[in-house]
Amino acid sequence: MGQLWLCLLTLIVLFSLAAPRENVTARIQAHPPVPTMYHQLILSCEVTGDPSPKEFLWEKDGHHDPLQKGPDNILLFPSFNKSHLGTYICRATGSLGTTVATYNLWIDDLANKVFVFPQETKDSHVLVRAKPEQPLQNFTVCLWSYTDLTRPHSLFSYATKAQDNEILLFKPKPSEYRLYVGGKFVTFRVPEGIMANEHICASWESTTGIVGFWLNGKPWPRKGLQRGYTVGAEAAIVLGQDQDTFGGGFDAQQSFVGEMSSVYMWDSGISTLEVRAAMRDSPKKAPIFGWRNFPYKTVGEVYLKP
Ligand SMILES: *[C@@H]1O[C@H](CO)[C@@H](O)[C@H](O)[C@H]1NC(C)=O
Ligand SMILES: *[C@@H]1O[C@H](CO)[C@@H](O)[C@H](O)[C@H]1NC(C)=O
Ligand SMILES: *[C@@H]1O[C@H](CO)[C@@H](O)[C@H](O)[C@H]1NC(C)=O
Ligand SMILES: [Ca+2]
Repeated sequence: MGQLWLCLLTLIVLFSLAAPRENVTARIQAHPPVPTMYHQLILSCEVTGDPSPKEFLWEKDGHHDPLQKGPDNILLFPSFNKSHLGTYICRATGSLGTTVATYNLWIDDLANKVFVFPQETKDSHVLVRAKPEQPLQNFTVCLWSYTDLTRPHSLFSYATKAQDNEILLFKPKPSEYRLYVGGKFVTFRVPEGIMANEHICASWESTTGIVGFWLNGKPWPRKGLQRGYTVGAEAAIVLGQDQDTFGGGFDAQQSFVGEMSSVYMWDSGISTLEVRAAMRDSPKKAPIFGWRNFPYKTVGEVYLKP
């Protein structure tokens, strides 16, 4: 009898060791992705890897008391208004422990506005105050830029402490764009046309390393780099300067001079249809940050203008 119990116990231990321990992750999604003033907005806390999270604790950054606590993974705003802007935190607790997700609810509605970088400096930039919640297996970055620079310049610089060129959209010369991922880059040759507002999107996926590039809504032949790499989530994200250290190490000779707008970043790939929607500032899916939900801080001489 004792031997049977021992046998059973051993089996149970072995089974629990062999059982896959999936990682529990949580993220907050907004429905609709871009809120409309005085309309309904729902934030939902989506948990993966835990079959049945039991309790959701909703908090708002800077507020002492929790907003809501219970089995409901939804935070409802019947009539969304400006007083609701801020950073929301969801703590989901289940049998596998507690997982935390945050969300920046912001609406600047910058549509029809642009950042103007009026002159070459070694410090003026826009700091994006949002970042992914988790390391990235996939990403897409899109933006409009308008410049008469012919020297190298940085458009979008995403640095981690370990790698300053973790993600970098760089234009070394008028006929070339470069996308860096984890310090390595691919080049896309583009026509050196008359000076014009240019819309670019670049995407990358880890499983294949494939990089997509779109210029003015047109897909370029795909290339690849850094298959299997993971992009760090602890990032400093800067527009208009190239970071050579985390949050700094700028070089005036690589600064952006001109106008930039409609900056979006997603933690997923993108289709050509979605690229074209982003060009018109009406993205189809929720970005990590986007032009209507764009927490930012300007540093030095950068102006937001209609
Ligand atoms: C879970 O996380 C650990 C460490 O963070 C990692 O090594 C492992 O590969 C992850 N497992 C899955 C299934 O994602
Ligand atoms: C915003 O909504 C809250 C209710 O959630 C309400 O108390 C407040 O008065 C509203 N503010 C404005 C400016 O409409
Ligand atoms: C990344 O993209 C690939 C290919 O589209 C997909 O299979 C995978 O699930 C995505 N990973 C994440 C974490 O979204
Ligand atoms: Ca750099």
